[in-house]
Amino acid sequence: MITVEKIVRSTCPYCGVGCQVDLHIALDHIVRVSAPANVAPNYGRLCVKGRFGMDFVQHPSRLKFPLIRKDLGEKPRKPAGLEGFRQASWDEALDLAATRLAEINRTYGGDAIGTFCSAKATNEDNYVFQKFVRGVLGTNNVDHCARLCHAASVTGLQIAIGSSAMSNSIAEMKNLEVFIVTGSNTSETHPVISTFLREAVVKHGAKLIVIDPRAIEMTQFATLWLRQTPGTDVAVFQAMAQVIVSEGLYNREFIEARTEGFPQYVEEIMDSTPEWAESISGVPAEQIRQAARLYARASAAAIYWGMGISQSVHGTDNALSLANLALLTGHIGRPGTGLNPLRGQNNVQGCSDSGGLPNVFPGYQPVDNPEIYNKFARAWGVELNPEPGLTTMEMVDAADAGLIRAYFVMGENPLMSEPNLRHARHVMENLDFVLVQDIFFNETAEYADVILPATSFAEKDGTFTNSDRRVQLVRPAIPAPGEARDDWKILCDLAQRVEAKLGRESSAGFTYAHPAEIWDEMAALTPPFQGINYARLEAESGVHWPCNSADEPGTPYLFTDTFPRGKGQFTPLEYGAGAEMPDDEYPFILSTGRVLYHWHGGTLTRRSRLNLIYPEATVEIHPEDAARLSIHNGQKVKVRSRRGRIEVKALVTDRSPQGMVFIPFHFAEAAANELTLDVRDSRAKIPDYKVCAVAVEAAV
Ligand SMILES: Nc1nc2c(c(=O)[nH]1)N[C@H]1C(S)=C(S)[C@@H](COP(=O)(O)OP(=O)(O)OC[C@H]3O[C@@H](n4cnc5c(=O)[nH]c(N)nc54)[C@H](O)[C@@H]3O)O[C@H]1N2
Ligand SMILES: Nc1nc2c(c(=O)[nH]1)N[C@H]1C(S)=C(S)[C@@H](COP(=O)(O)OP(=O)(O)OC[C@H]3O[C@@H](n4cnc5c(=O)[nH]c(N)nc54)[C@H](O)[C@@H]3O)O[C@H]1N2
Ligand code: SF4
Ligand SMILES: [Mo]
Repeated sequence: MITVEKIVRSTCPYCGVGCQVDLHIALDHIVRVSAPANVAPNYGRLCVKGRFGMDFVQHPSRLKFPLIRKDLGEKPRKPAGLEGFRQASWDEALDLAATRLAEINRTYGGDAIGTFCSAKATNEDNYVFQKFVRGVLGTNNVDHCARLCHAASVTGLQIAIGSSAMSNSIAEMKNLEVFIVTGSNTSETHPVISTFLREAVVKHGAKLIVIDPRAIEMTQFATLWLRQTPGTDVAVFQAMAQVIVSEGLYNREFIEARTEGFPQYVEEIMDSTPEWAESISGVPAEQIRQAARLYARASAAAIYWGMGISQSVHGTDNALSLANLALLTGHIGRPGTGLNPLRGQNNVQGCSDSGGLPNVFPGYQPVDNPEIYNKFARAWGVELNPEPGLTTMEMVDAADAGLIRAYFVMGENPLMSEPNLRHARHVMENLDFVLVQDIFFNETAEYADVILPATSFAEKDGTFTNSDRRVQLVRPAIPAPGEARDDWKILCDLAQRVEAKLGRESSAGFTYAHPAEIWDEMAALTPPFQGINYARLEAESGVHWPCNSADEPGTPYLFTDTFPRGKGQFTPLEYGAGAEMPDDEYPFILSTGRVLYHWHGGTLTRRSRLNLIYPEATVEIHPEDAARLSIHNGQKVKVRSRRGRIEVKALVTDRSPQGMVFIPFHFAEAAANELTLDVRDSRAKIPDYKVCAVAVEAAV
């Protein structure tokens, strides 16, 4: 019998639901995970990853010491396994990193450095990261996986209403009346949220409309399932809007009081009939009418969406087409309504909030606004760069063109998560310096010069902000492995060393004793966080921002009276086809995404017992397509695109429609991103991970 020595309350490190967990600790190990019954947002519920997937933190392959590449300086750099690195002291590794970053900064300027912060790390880690990048390296080239994720939702929502966060809270979900789930495989990717959504249907009679090409589990709870051809969302949502307008189902009062651009929008939308949309999307016109009526006639209706909407060359238009529907019907600003992009990573909301983006300081304050610039320059006691920096994919382009010479990657794995990996690797090969800070030796670390070992969520203090803007604590539960250090501490040390190498006086801005001090500094500069501090987070177990003062409760739903941009903006849209459509040579549409048991590049879950449940890569293929190609369930198949090829096991199932195959991107030995396309949405710069053309054949 193991005796549990202590139970530590923390926040799940996987997805944006932000479940509260109790870590049961014995002999410095997490031996069991449970959930407190009466605490938001999960009220005792956890999914399989929260309950059984935390074992990665004690995996023997955790990074324990700083590492330095043995063939330092050789170009083009080659990928190296662990044997290509030697153990180093913190002093040597940090000194080398600081020397190289300072040299590159002096020779080419700060903008020659590209940096990636982490939606897995805490708000405090990311605040210090961007402060170091902007204040010491002198560049705004800082971005993170949000760019590959909800970038298009953010861009669309900024245009339509001026804010991009989820507008309503998780707590409202179980009382929904009508709701749309589109491009979100909720039960596998936000499992605990999906239990509340299903409860709304099963216990309270809510009506669910699923709009998704795949037969995901949520379709089993749906009143209506619209199964569109991938990439045709704008047509479907435009036609829903057309029905709402032509049948007079729109909310006149709301439109008059709270929106602009309606007359022009109406003029342009009238040709987008359900029959037109059917010819493009394959969704029967009658189903589009039914969905429009159900959504518009409800007294409250909400929209939830995920990557099927955002990760598209038309991602911004997709998000705008959803915003148009909410503005038409006034289904926003009240309980049970709203525009709700479900945030993916545990702290992707927080990483963006904390300034991990190239154009804004913490709290979305523009770097090129003189007043804001002065506020931060004064507070940090440094000169800043007033030019917005580059986004993730623009940094790849700049590195390809030789304009970016160094990468600093903290807690991301671009060599699994970026599209068109062959190209992404090629870009890495030619950099002058690569610094990686992670908890594991991942695929990106193979290209590093210096690797710094960080502590995981279970070994440090800090905060994560979940999908409904709830700031919650993580707490140290077990000791750090080896010499691993907290991200923010590593960053403070590195920042001071780079300042010294650049011959600057220390700005004294990197001397925090505890993450609570970092939070307080950020909150003082960021009005919507000003009412939040660690004592309150302890006492209230999480607070929703915006929360402008200590006596405010926090805001569970937004936009009651007004939108951040003033009035909501209608946007007329045009349907456009995918960037690479199937042809004779590459006859299938490839869609990529997730399965319940794995996480992104697999760095965490493949080191967990979850890997025993789902140990290898699969390709979902429709039974008729499989029969035509003489492929049987479980057989190895080759999947090829114009970018690369992989071998995976066939999963013959009608979950994916005919003509489409689905591959999860979790498996390094069969990485889906060898196949994907790096063409992007022109405004949001997000790549299309949901539509490219591939060929499939049985492997011999
Ligand atoms: N188990 C697990 N959970 C996760 C993650 C993980 O890696 N593993 N990652 C987290 C992260 S960062 C994120 S961003 C979220 C993502 O969460 P989701 O967005 O739910 O994840 P995806 O698997 O990308 O699924 C997208 C959905 O879009 C559908 N789809 C495909 N093409 C189209 C289309 O053209 N239009 C529409 N409307 N739908 C389409 C797919 O069938 C699928 O149901 O998950 C988070 N949760
Ligand atoms: N084909 C395809 N590609 C996709 C997508 C898709 O749907 N299809 N989805 C995209 C989306 S939505 C996303 S969000 C991205 C995700 O892309 P990434 O963010 O690159 O993926 P992760 O695997 O989550 O990488 C997280 C890294 O952080 C490390 N880590 C964990 N905790 C800590 C910590 O506390 N500190 C530090 N320093 N490191 C830590 C992990 O070990 C891991 O190496 O992938 C994108 N790529
Ligand atoms: S739903 Fe998300 S936050 Fe909750 S236990 Fe599962 S992975 Fe963790
Ligand atoms: Mo994501």
